[in-house]
Amino acid sequence: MSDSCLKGDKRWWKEVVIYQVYPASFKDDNGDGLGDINGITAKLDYLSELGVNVLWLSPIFESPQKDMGYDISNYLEIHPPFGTMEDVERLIDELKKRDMKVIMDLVVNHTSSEHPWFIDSAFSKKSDRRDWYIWRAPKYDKEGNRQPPNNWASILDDSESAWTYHPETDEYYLSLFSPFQPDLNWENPRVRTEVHEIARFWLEKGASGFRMDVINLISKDQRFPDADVTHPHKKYQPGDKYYANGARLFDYLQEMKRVVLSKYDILTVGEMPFMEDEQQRLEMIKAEEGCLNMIFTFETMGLDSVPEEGRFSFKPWSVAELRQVIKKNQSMKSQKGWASLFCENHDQPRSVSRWCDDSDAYRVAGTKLLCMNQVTLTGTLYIYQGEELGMRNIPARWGPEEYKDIESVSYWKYICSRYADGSPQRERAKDLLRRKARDNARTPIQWDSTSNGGFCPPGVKPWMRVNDDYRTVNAASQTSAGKANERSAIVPPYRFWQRALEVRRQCANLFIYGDFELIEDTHPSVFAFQKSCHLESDVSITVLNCSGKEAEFKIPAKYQVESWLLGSYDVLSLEKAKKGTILLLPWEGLVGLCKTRQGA
Ligand code: TEU
Repeated sequence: MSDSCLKGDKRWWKEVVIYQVYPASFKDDNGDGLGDINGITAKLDYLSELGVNVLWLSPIFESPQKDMGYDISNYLEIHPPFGTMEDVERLIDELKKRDMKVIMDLVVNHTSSEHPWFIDSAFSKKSDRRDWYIWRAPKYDKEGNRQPPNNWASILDDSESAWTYHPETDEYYLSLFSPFQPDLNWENPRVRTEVHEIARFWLEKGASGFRMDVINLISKDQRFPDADVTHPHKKYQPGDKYYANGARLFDYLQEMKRVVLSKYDILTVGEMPFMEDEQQRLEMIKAEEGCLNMIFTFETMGLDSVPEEGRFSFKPWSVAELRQVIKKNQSMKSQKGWASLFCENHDQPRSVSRWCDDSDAYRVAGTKLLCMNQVTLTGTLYIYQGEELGMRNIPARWGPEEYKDIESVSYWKYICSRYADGSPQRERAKDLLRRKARDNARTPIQWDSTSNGGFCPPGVKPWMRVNDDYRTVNAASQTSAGKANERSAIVPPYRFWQRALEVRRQCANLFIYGDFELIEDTHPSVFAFQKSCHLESDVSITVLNCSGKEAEFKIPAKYQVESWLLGSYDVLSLEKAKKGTILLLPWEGLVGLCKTRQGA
């Protein structure tokens, strides 16, 4: 019998529910059309009632906002339109009163090109901070044209180089994301010491940990070799083989752990795209000897993309693939690792639009289905703002001019430079923006049905357009629906999430810590799994019909369902059977507690 949900494994950072706040779009308190710190403080009761214990704040630091704060020009000051340091201190105090914590976004693979370090570095080849960033001489091709030092493509605009030419000193600097985000040179110990100081500053201020932005990119292959040509139709190629998961990553993170992180009882989660190898993942997070508590990986997010075509691509996904990806993620715990669970963040489209059906008929059922998946899996749970309301993607009728993200803007510019208005390529690109743009998750939160969805005062223009559906999809209408119980027929998403988080807490041994096992041989559109724990006599089953068509689920004979805890529709009035075959409605999910029959 597995002993992996023993008491000794318990940690606060495994049990908390983390809510990601994207400050620009959460709540505008001072009426300038942009979300702010005081707006967050004003909504703490809403979050604590939902069942959230920790906030993850996307960057709130001084920044030119070329990439929405993921380009920082001062790590120790607050971006003035978001508020002041006093506002942050007050937020931390108010969180404490509610027994809540906050984690900060540590964006230290790169800074803003307006950071004084970079300004100094760029000033002259001889500047004291020259080697705080990554500078290389140009290359010249056969025709004598100046070219970047290698063929790596920029991550946020794959039609451009990852290197930016700096005419004043006739060198290129590495800027993996955009020219406004020069990569720091972690080989330089002075850079690392500065990063340690930044971390210490925020921990002393009262932060309870960090989400570390693209932290697996900090150790680059110092030969800076050309990447293999995997995108033959493109000038520049994905270079992640050489800039992600590098040779010194483990050492750099261990050093940070030794010098700063280990001195505090904190939560650390590293964002690690391009890390697929299970052993490498475990090396990062293994209890005691690892570097961080957990990491974000992106396999689920890749299920509906064509790898060779990059982010703006689409392919239908299958439940069969989903099963395998989730199984892999869940296996980490048995190997002394720990999973993080998310299906939305500020870089991803809205989940109900992406994985289910966001039409009026099925939006609520789909939102609940995704919630049931998340809350019954083992790991630390992350909710992205608006996910609890079942917010949707940007409406199809909005034009590309409504998309504000640097990545979407560059993509659309590239498309327009190549294809004529009205061409099929442009229409396809519009469709891909609708499906995949990061903007989808960045529209302002819809608090109520007043104009601007209550995000900012009526008459004020929000920094980004509010989704047209705010009159029907908003927090006020969902919270006023009364506290959920499993008997009410129409439970709105917020109330459903609230109840689901309660269920997760109550059955923590199963849901937070339990052992995951796929239920095999189901209908092709049904994803079903069992959770068990040797400390519990019951097991749970989660059954999800990931399709808009009815599907049958035959309850395996070994289970004797005692009660259905959660369901997309009204579980009790439907009197879902407790044995035999049940008919699942479109996008219906169910979570049940069962006895297992010996020998069955
Ligand atoms: O994202 C890093 C990252 O690799 C992706 O999630 C990326 O946004 C996506 O692949 C682009 O299609 C982090 C931040 O979450 C993101 O907002 C920043 O733009 C990026 O780092 C740079 O800091």
